Amino acid sequence: MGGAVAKENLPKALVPESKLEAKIVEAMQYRESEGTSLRSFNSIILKFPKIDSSLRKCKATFEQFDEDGNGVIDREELKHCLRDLKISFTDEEANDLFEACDIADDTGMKFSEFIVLLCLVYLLKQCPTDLHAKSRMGLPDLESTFETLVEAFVFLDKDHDGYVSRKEMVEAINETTSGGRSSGHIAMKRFEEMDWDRNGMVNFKEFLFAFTRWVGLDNDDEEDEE
Ligand SMILES: [Ca+2]
Ligand SMILES: [Ca+2]
Ligand SMILES: [Ca+2]
Repeated sequence: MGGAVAKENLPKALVPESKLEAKIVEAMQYRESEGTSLRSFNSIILKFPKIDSSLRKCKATFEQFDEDGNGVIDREELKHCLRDLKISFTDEEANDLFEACDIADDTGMKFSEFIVLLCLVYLLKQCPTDLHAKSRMGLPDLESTFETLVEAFVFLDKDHDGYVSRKEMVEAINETTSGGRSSGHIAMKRFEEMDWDRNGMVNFKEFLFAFTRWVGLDNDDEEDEE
């Protein structure tokens, strides 16, 4: 990651960049109003191996939707995928999702990006303002894993505004580790890794991308080129 130089320092943190992001924040805030059963940051860490293996099992699902087998899911394949999972998104919504998750800006989504996309879809489906709310995706294993990821975010976002701030991250870590200096330092490092656009706030999408990198989802069959 290269250190970008001239960055605007506008307080844009709470202004969602797109309609889709606004919806994700809204869905997260709704979900946060229900609370979380997680009690500590450590309990999140302890769940990592289980989440990791569950996501890896999803590789077969990815391959099933990668119809031409070129290793990425393109816009057409995504539409088929959403249709097969009975997720009734409009073409515009599907395209917004695709653009939000195809971060490498290639010809399609690789495995980790696809996982992020499915998890965002899962969250959006929880929101009662969504016309097709609470419909299931038909991927029970994955859905319980996504639920854990959502819960982890809810736990971190203490004031339930849909974003994890630097302060909330430090707070979450200090709660369980008696607040030594090194744990604070690790919290900050984790936060910097998550805050992709460096606006001082981590949204759910950034959180998910960071998570897939931590567990190394794409490392099995390709080298990370960064
Ligand atoms: Ca493909
Ligand atoms: Ca917050
Ligand atoms: Ca951010």
